[in-house]
Amino acid sequence: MKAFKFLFLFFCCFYLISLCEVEASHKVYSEFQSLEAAQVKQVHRTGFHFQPPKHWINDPNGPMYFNGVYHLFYQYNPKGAVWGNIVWAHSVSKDMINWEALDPAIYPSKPFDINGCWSGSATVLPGNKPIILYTGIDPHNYQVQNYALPKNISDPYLREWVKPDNNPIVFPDAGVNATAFRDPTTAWWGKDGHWRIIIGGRRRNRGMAHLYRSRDFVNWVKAKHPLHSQAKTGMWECPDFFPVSKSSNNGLDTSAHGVDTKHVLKVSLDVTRFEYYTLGTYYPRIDRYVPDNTSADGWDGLRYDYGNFYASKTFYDPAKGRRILWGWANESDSTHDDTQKGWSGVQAIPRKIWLDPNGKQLLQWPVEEIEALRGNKVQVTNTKLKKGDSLEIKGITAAQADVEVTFSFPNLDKAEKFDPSWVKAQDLCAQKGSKVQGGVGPFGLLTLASEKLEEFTPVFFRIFKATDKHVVLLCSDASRFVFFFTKPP
Ligand code: DQQ
Repeated sequence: MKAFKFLFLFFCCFYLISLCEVEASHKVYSEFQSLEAAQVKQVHRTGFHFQPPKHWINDPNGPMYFNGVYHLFYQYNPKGAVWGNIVWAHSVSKDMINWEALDPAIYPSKPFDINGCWSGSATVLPGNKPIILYTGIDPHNYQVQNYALPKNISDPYLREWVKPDNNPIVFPDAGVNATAFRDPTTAWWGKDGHWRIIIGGRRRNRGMAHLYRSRDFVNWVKAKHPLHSQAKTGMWECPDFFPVSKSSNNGLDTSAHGVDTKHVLKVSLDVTRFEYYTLGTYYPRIDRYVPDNTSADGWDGLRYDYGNFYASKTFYDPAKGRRILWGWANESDSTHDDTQKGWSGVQAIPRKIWLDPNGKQLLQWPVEEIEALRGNKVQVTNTKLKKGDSLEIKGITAAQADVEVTFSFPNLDKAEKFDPSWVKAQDLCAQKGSKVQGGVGPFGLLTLASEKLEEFTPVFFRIFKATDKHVVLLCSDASRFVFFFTKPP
């Protein structure tokens, strides 16, 4: 990829092929475990996204805001560009855009985490005291839950973390699959004086959010029933449970609950490597969560993101009164390519997340801080495009552009009828790919386009007419090879 063109595309000619890999869990490549990156080629690295200088990363862990500083911990292999040797790497920032990398905060050193320090969350306890809960892999490869505390609370960056000797504080009991019991959430507090957490799990093929309660954050008792579970969804990794406001786009503290709140339960499905969420009602007295009947609860559920996005986690940012979503962009590069390039994985741009006024889905937008990265502004206005036309935007590198674009049409009379049985946007994108001419569309952008258009990633739209409104379908095509591209503009 030497020179990049950035093209506005009115009609594009190729098949939509999804290359999203489906795998059951992190694969272990023993031969690549300790292969130090010889060199990291900068040209293939991202400009805006969070990534360490080299090596493998996966899930965001324990994001929090504490005393004016945003903390991001994440799963990291300090020895190579494939999954393994997992520690909690740690970075800090004042704006979630410019990060300073610190030494790993939590790494295997005790029997209760000697085989790995896996995902978890942070909670800021009353009195402004942060505490981390994470999954440790013990000598039997059982998954246990541990806590860690800042060594020096007056260190503005909370560089060092202590793992007290009374760990682990939650064990898989007899009824729990000890190798499917991980990723504790941020805790929420109930008026009965108990903290609550959920831990992801599976009973046979039923995905499960195990519920635990504690008065002191150290002694945890398992509830008789899970907070929620769903048949045929397999292992629930990285659950996230939080309230959203029904009446505003402000975020809420994880313990908030009242007549103006709904709740969100998000789970990451190990079987599909996709996530889904439901909106619903949390009943604190019985400690149960019931999804709304407008929220599909299973593989067909709502997703934050239809690309490579997994193991996400939100946190409440008290500085700006918003809830922020972090997620790992689990790339589709091969292991060979990852070891060659010396790194793998990025964290997606953090997004503010809130409830759609229709109450049936969440809305999201990149954090406003991202706008500080805007430099060279290139503006093109009032350009008319006919079917088949495209327009190259000169003066930017499309590898790193923040685009605001408005498409307008004289009328939408030709919009095709929207069929209400179309519920899965991703299926419709595959069915009505960028090659299929519609009434209004496809139209959109060719991003990351190489000079001769051997490579590009289209982001395209089409408009349908429903009974009382128009519906816009947004698709992208992450396939890296161009098939049936017949007519370069
Ligand atoms: N990754 C972690 C697990 C989690 C999985 C291990 C999700 O704790 O379930 O690196 O990607």
